Amino acid sequence: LNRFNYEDPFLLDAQLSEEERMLRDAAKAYAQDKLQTRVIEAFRNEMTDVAIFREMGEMGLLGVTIPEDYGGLGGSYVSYGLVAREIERVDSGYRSMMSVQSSLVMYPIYAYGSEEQRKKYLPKLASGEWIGCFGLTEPDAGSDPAGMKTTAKKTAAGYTLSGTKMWISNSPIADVFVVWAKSEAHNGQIRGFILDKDMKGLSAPKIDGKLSLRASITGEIVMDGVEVGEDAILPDVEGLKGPFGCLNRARYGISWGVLGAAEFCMEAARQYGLDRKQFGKPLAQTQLHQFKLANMLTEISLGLQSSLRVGRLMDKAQAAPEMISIIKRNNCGKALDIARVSRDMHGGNGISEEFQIMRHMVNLETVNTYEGTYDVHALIIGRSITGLQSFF
Ligand code: TGC
Ligand code: FAD
Repeated sequence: LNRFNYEDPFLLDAQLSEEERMLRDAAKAYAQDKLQTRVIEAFRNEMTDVAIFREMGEMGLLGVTIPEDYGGLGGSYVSYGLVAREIERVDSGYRSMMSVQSSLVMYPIYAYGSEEQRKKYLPKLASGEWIGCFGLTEPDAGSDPAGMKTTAKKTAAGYTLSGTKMWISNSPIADVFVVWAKSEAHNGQIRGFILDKDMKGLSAPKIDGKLSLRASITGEIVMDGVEVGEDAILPDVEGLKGPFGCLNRARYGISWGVLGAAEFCMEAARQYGLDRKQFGKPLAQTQLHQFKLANMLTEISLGLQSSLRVGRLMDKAQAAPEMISIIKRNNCGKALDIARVSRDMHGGNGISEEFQIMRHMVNLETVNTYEGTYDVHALIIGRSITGLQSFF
């Protein structure tokens, strides 16, 4: 009889290459040694330690899929997913910092940028010397980014950008801003621009009072007539497929990341149930406790296999956006459920920062919302099932 190991239910480890396993183990060691030790205080005090970018850069965790020529690791999408899982096992905010830098800032510069832009920005973003942010969402355009109001007006020397971006991860500490605007010179089409933090008219105030993702700083991007040269526009993409191309990658990474958070919550519930006795026996010996753990393990196992499958397809450039919507949506929703159930299984201790479940739970509320809400991904999937557009 083959033995079952609940820590690797479908033998995921055996489906990875040696390189993928090594990177995962290095990311895990870093996350446990360097991130786990600071997260409780960082979340409590709403503190984002910029040194984390440098540390991740040194470990090769920024731009895993970007070629080595530009400072990346030249790794697979599966490797990127494994890194996201290990970092989010500690905190979704830390994974957010990593995935914005990798998928939403380095990727568009690599995929849509000129050779000069790649050379100027990618090595410093890969090392973590520079921090990047990605501005798509606006106060009046969230799920519907086509409704953005930010404009780029043509000038003799380049463009003038005006508008406000909202809910932007990393923006208050960013050196490099990838922002999306409607360009009058391109028939109002959406174009990407790279801005540098010292530009006149550019500011990035912090958004205070978040009860979720408190270890990852979030802000606005205010562009009050920011003048940029012709060299600031991303030359090789036009339209919403520009930002969506980046989102495909970030959403895919999130599908792995949230399962790391879910695994933490499940393991904590398992251990708590073994340690805690009520009615003269461990909670883990009750049928309800085991039923809940069985549900958690089932969803985590299925989720990991689906992310692995989509990752392998991404590595062969065969993944469709709807596949990514399925895994982003389902894994986020399931991870959030698992965190809520684990919180309950911890009783009163479940609300304490020391047990860390409630932090994961409130973080996952954001992850279920950003990069396309749970319901918006249902509409993307529903559109491909029916052939009918239901957004508007
Ligand atoms: P639609 O008509 O569907 O498409 C417009 C154009 O875009 C193309 N396209 C895609 N291309 C590549 N990948 C995809 N996934 C694509 N989806 C669409 C499409 O082919 C078309 O191209 P073309 O050449 O024909 O013009 O656009 P729509 O306006 O109807 O879109 C509706 C909807 C709901 C699908 C879309 O707007 C959507 O996904 N909304 C969610 C918004 C969102 O995800 N925002 C994320 C902001 S960034 C963020 O949250 C970062 S948090 C990161 C962190 O901290 O970790
Ligand atoms: P809305 O679009 O107003 O949605 C509100 C509700 O209405 C949701 O439940 C939604 O599902 C529902 N809804 C919307 N449209 C429909 C419809 N047609 N049918 C049925 N229901 C619908 N954005 C960036 O650009 N860059 C970032 O770095 C970034 N980081 C973020 C970090 C944090 C902490 C947070 C909270 C958000 C971040 N975002 C970022 C923004 C994020 O992507 C948006 O919040 C998200 O896309 C949802 O947009 P919204 O908040 O405007 O909600």
